[in-house]
Amino acid sequence: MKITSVELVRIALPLVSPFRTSFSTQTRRNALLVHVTTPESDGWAECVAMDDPLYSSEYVDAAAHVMRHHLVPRLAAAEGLTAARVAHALHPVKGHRMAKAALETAVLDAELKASGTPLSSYLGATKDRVPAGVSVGIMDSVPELLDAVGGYLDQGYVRIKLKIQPGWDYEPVKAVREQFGDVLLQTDANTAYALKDWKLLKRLDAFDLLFHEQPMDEEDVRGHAELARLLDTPICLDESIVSARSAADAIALGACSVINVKPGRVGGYLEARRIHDVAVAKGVPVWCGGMLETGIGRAANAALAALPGFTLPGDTSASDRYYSQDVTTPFVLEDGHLTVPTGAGIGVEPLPDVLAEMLVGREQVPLG
Ligand code: OSB
Ligand code: MG
Repeated sequence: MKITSVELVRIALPLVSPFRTSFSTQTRRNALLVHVTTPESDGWAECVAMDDPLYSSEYVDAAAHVMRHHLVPRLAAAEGLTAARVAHALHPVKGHRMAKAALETAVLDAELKASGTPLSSYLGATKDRVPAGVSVGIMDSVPELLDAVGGYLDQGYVRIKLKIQPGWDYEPVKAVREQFGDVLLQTDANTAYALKDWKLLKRLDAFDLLFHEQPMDEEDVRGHAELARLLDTPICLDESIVSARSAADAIALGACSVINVKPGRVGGYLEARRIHDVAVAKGVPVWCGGMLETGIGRAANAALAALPGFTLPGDTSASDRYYSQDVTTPFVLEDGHLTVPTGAGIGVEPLPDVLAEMLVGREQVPLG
């Protein structure tokens, strides 16, 4: 396959409500879409890097920069490029997995469109719809949180994830558990705790949670293994898992018994599938995380979440949980599930009118 153009498309989408985590408050998603063209077809992908390097070291301007100056020239120079060879072509560049993932996914979308294959079939999906959870941000008060959670449960979401941090953990979790009975409930701390805080998390053992996601620093894998021994509640890792190798290591160390798979964080859908395979081999359940994606990223995530080892509901919420107007045909919640796209490739494309309305800038990347 020959790449004839790579375009970076920046769009801005207001969030329907602010999304507060232990590291930031987002009111808008400044998304970066990648559009590649080949003589046979074209492909789209979303780079999930955020505005600031607060979730991980990547951020959207850096992702655009590394694509422009380091990654795209390597792709353009690669002989006999296929989606399966993108990672190898980009391997000399260290890190920047979100940027690499976006390029690989755009090439994969183009390739699968040319052969008429849906991404879900290509990855080995076994389901045509996936259960949807929702990630609920930190709020100013417990009543405000209960309102938000109640609204999501009324819509049919099958699992609630509460963002926590020291000072916003025991009270909100207790209140949600008491108000909403035996709903599937889990937390995500985005590294806000340290091992010395373990007693704060120990108090949450009372609430029969599915797991705590990434309580501590991403590099503190051994600390998570110690924490896992101190708590009854299982540990799930997000930020710490950047590859199939790091997944295998974390599992072997006893640092996690559940894994959140985000394709952007691990360098793409092919590596995400390898993590799925490692986890299945070790009996570790996986689920598909989210990065407030637009419909472009969400479509591909829904395909991944349909693999057999994805046995827990994902942060694969409907479009209207995030945006009043998505850039694709919206994903809707039906009986607590999202339908996996059936079209070739990722199965969706930006709606031209909406794209034009949300556009912040488009840039053709020189090919070398
Ligand atoms: O840690 O899972 C996370 C959003 C942005 C960055 C990190 C995370 C999140 C979420 C939201 O929790 C998941 C979603 O609904 O997309
Ligand atoms: Mg997380």
